[in-house]
Amino acid sequence: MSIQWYPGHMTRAKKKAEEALEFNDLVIEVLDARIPGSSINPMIQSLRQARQRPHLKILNKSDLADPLITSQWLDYFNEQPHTTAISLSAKDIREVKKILLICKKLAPHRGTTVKPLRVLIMGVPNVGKSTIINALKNKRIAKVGNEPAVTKIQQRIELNDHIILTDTPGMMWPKITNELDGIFLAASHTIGINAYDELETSLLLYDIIKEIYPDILSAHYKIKLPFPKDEEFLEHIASARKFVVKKGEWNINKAAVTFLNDYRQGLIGKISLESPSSRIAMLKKINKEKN
Ligand SMILES: Nc1nc2c(ncn2[C@@H]2O[C@H](COP(=O)(O)OP(=O)(O)OP(=O)(O)O)[C@@H](O)[C@H]2O)c(=O)[nH]1
Ligand SMILES: [Mg+2]
Repeated sequence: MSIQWYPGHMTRAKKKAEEALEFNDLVIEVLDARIPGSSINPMIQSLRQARQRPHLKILNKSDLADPLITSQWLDYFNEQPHTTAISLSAKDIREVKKILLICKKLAPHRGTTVKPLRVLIMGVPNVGKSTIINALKNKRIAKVGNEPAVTKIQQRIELNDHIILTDTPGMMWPKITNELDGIFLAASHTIGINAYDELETSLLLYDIIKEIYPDILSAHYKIKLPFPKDEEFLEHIASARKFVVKKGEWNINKAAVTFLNDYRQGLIGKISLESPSSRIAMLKKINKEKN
């Protein structure tokens, strides 16, 4: 599956982020807890490293991810040098508040009225950056939406007289080289629908979930094993929900979108598409194929 996703506003967003890094003390990199490896934007990572800013990784949407896998990711990230990682659900205001204490620890030289702590919030689209800001501020100050690229320009928000947050538009990088990353990002709604095929993505997602969470998948869709083949699975959803194009013809496209939405909303269950070990194995395989 090929994904080309780099609209013009992202080139501007990158330039603006580069500038903003100069005037911020700390970077919060928001990741999707269901895909913490593939939602790392390598471009953000190199911008941050070039400026040598301390950073906090937040694995957001933890309410949708497999808790066991999330804790493996936290161990994995926290073992890496200069890395602090936490997981949370931005829907839980109490959980979000723990961010502030960690930020203060990561940049102890800032955080006074004279020298306020300036935090830049970055990440791929639709991971919940603006939702986190609203939860910190206890107010709907940043625009939030259930689709990628809702935030279009940087927004500076004074949390109080010693912390300033900057919300940024979600950023992607020009070319996703690992095919699996593209599938994970599209399935998890990080990429706008014009850049991928929903039917193809839904079938690829079905293959992945069937492999790693067969029990919750079969339970949710009341499937008697063995699992049906790809299109038959979508026919199963279409027939269960009475999605008909005309008599005798199931609406497969509607079933595909329904399946994607069920995963995105966590209706199937708590699902993590990758673990640290599955990611390491995937990268090893790719490197072997290259050589
Ligand atoms: N279940 C769940 N949904 C979340 C969470 N955080 C955010 N969302 C939802 O994810 C969607 C995207 O949230 P935003 O805050 O707009 O994401 P963003 O990263 O600012 O997106 P862009 O501005 O487009 O880059 C919204 O529908 C939120 O309600 C979370 O922790 N759990
Ligand atoms: Mg936003």
